[in-house]
Amino acid sequence: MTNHWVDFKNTDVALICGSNAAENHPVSFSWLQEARDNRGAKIISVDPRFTRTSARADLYCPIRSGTNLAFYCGMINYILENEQYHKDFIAHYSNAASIIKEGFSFDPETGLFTGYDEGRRAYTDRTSWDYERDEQGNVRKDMTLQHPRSVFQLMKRHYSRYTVEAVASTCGAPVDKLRQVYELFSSTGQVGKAGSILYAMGQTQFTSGSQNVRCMAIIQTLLGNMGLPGGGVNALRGHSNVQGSTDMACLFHLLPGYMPCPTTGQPTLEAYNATTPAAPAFWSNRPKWIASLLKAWYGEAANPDNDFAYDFLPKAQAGKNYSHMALFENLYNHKELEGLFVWGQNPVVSGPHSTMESKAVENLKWLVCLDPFENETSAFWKRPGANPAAIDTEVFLLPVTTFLEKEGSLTHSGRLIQYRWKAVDGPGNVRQESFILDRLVKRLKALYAASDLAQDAPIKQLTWDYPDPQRSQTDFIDAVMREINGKNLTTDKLVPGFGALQDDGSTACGNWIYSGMYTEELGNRTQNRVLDDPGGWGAHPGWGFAWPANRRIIYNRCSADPDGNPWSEERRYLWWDGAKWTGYDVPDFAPTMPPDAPLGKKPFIMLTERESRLFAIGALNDGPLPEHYEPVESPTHNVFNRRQNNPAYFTGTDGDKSLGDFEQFPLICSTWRVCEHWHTGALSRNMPWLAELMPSSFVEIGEDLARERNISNGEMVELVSARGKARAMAMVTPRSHMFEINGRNVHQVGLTWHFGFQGLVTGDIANNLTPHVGDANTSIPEYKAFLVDIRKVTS
Ligand SMILES: Nc1nc2c(c(=O)[nH]1)N[C@H]1C(S)=C(S)[C@@H](COP(=O)(O)OP(=O)(O)OC[C@H]3O[C@@H](n4cnc5c(=O)[nH]c(N)nc54)[C@H](O)[C@@H]3O)O[C@H]1N2
Ligand SMILES: Nc1nc2c(c(=O)[nH]1)N[C@H]1C(S)=C(S)[C@@H](COP(=O)(O)OP(=O)(O)OC[C@H]3O[C@@H](n4cnc5c(=O)[nH]c(N)nc54)[C@H](O)[C@@H]3O)O[C@H]1N2
Ligand SMILES: [Mo]
Repeated sequence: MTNHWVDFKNTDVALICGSNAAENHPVSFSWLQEARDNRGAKIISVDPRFTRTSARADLYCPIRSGTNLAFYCGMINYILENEQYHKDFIAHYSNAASIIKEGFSFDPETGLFTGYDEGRRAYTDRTSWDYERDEQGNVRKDMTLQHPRSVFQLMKRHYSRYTVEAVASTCGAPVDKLRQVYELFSSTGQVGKAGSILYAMGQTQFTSGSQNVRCMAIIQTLLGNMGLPGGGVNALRGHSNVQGSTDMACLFHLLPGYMPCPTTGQPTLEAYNATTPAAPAFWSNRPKWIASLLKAWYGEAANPDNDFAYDFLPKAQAGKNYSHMALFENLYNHKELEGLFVWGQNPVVSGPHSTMESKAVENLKWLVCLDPFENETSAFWKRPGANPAAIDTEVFLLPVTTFLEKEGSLTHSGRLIQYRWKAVDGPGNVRQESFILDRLVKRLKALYAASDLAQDAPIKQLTWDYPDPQRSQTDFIDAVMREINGKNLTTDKLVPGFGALQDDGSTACGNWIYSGMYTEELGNRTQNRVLDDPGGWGAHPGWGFAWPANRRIIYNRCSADPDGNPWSEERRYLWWDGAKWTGYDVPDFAPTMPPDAPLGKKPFIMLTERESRLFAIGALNDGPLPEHYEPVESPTHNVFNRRQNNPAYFTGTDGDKSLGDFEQFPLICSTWRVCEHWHTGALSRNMPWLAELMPSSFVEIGEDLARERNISNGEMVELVSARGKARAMAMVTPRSHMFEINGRNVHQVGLTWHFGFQGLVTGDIANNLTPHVGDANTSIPEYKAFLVDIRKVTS
C-alpha cells in the first residue's frame, strides 16, 4: 500500500476492483464505513459477480474475468478525453512532459511495441522505450504537454482506441454502468478530492497482472491521487504477514529490502553494484545496503578485501525462472530436486494445475513439512487415486505452533510492523519454529565444520550467535530484530536509521527498509502503542513502525503543490513552512530541503528521474504502456489489437501445458474465497465450527446457465478443464452472470478453492482445473480466468 488501512476513512471515492474486501479484508470496510458516514464517500465495486462487497457498494459494475486491462485502459482514455486529469500534478510530478525517443512505436496491427523478438517471445531490445535527451544528457521535456512525442500525447493516441463502447463490449459490462464508474472515480481528479483504489487477487492473478497494477498507478497519477490522505494504490495483502514475508525476500528474485538477487552475470560485488540505479534515485545507496546485509549475515568473514563474502550468495542463472511453477515443472520432468522443505504452505491444494504438481511431489526422495496440521501436501501420498505402495518419498511432518502460540512480529499491508506477544502455549511437544530453525542451522554447521571446500564456507561462516530460543524466545527474537535494524560495528550501537548505513563494512543491517524500527534512543518501536493522531488523518505515528522511516503515506511530498503549499486546505497533510517540511508525516526527503532546491519538487525518490512513470522506461517485460491482451484461455478474440495474449506471459518451462479452447470448454471460470475458510482449508477445515458453517465446496452458476443445462440448486456437478476435473455443489444464483462479449453470450461460473481431501470436511481440489501459466513479470499463476465445461454428476 502507498497509504494504510486507517487512511481509507479519508477517501471520497473508493474503487474496489479485483477484491472482495468485505469478505476477505473486513477491516478495510470499517474504515470505509467511516468515510461514508463522515464525508459521504462513495464505494464502487467492479467484479465479475455480485459479491458481499458489491452489496455494500454505491455503484456496482460487472466485468468478465480477465478484462481489467480493457477496463482500466478505458478509464485512462476517459480521463484524458474529458480532461479530468490534474494538469499541474502531472506536469510536475510525472513524466507526462518528457519526450520519448523517435524510434518508439506501438502497432495495433501486431499488438506489439518496438523491440520484440517473436522467436524468443520477448522484448529483447528496449532501447526505444526511453527518453530523448539533450547534449548534456538531460531528458527533453515540453511543459505544455503538446509535443507529439511527449508521454502525454503518446498516451492520448495510444488509449483513444479504448472507447467506453468498445471496452463495454470486451468486458461484457453495461455501457451506462461503466460510464458511471469512470465518471465517479475521475471526479476525484479535482483539487481537494481524493480517490483510493483497493485491489487484491482479482487484479494480479492473470498473465497481465503487473500491467493491471501499472494501470492503477497511471490513473492515480493522472488524477493527482498520490501521496495524499484518502488516495493511493492500495494492495490489500493476503496472509497477515505477507507484506513482511516479501520484505524479507520470501521471493525467488530478491534479497531483503527489495534488492535484486545476484545473477551469474554478476560474479563480483563490483559487477552487482554496477547495476545500481543512478543518482539521484534513492536506490543509488544500494551498495551501502548490500555491504551491510553481507556484514549482518557473515560477520567477520565479510570484509572489503573479499567483497564482503559476496561469493557466498547463490547466483541465479540469468534468464532462468525460479518461481513456484518452474520449480514444480522441474521436479515433474527432471527430478533435479532430491528433497524439499515445505514450511507453512500447502501447494498440493494452492498450486496451479494441482494434478501435475502433486504428481511432481512423488519424485522427491524426502519431504519435510513444518505445519500445525497434516495437510494435503504432507499427505500427498494418500490422495485420491494415488498408490501409496508405489511412492518412495519419505515424509517428515514436524508439528509447529500457530500464530497465537508464539512471539514475534507481523507487518501488514500498510507497511506497519507490530510486535505481538504469545497468547497461549502450544499443545504437547509441539515446537516453536525458531527452535527448529536454530537446531537445523546448528546441525548443518556441525556437519560441515571439518570441510575445507569453498562451497561449504557459506554454511560454516554464517553468523549464528543468537540466544538459545529454547531458553528464551523473547531474547532470540530481540537479537534478530536488532540485527534487522542494523548497528554500527565500531561503536556496537544500534543505528538510528538507514541513512547511517555505510558501504565500508563499518555497519551491519539485516534489512535496510526496517532500519529505524529499533534504536538506542527510541527502543523497539514495533512494540509502541501510542494512539495520538496529530492532524486527525489516522497516521498515528506512535503506533508500531511503518517502513520506510516510519512514513505512513509514501510520496507524501505530492500532497503539496510544487511550491510546497497544500493543494487545498481540506487536505493539508505536509507543507513547506518557509524553513522546513512540516505536517503530520515523515517527509519523503530531508526535512530542510526547500521546494526550490534542484530536487525539491520531485517526490518519487526511488527513481532516477524522481517522477511518477506514466510511461515505464525499460522496466517491464510486456511493454511500457498497458495494453489489453486476453487471458490465455479466453472466450473471444482481442478486439483492441491483433495479438491475442500477452506477448511475454510466462508459459512455464516444460511442464504439462495443456490449454483448452472455447469450442470444447465454453464457460469462463474463476476461483475465489469465502469468509468462513482460509485458503487451502488446513486452518479452517480443521476447526469444527468453521467446517460446520461451510461444509462443502460450491460453484456459483447463473440462472440462465442452470436452465440451459438443467442444473438445480444444491445438486453435485463436475467442472472439467483441459487439465482436470473438480466436483462441487451447484449454487444457482443471480450473483453469477452471463456476459455479452463482442456480440456473443458467454456464461461465467466460479468456485471456492478451499477444499481438499484432508480435514473435517473435504472436497475436490479446485486447482485441478487451473492452467500452469503466469504473469509476464512476476509469474503469478492465472488462477482467476480460464475455460471449463460443466456436467451433471449422474453417479
Ligand atoms: N476469509 C478469508 N480471508 C482472506 C483469505 C482467505 O482465504 N479467507 N485469504 C487472504 C489472502 S492470502 C489473499 S491474497 C486475499 C485475497 O483477497 P481477494 O482478492 O479479495 O480474494 P478472492 O476471493 O480470491 O478474489 C477477489 C475477487 O476477484 C474477483 N475477480 C475475479 N476475476 C476478476 C477480474 O478479472 N476482474 C475483477 N475486477 N475482479 C475479478 C472475484 O469475483 C472475487 O470476488 O484475501 C485474504 N483474506
Ligand atoms: N485457484 C486458486 N489458487 C490460489 C489462489 C486463488 O485465488 N485461486 N490464491 C493464491 C494465494 S493469494 C495464496 S496466498 C496461496 C495460499 O496458499 P498456501 O500458503 O499454500 O495456503 P494455506 O492454506 O494458507 O497454507 C498454509 C499452511 O501453513 C500452515 N500454517 C499455519 N500457521 C502456521 C505457522 O505458524 N507455521 C507454519 N510452519 N505453518 C503454519 C497451515 O496449517 C497450512 O497447512 O494460494 C494461492 N492459490
Ligand atoms: Mo495471498
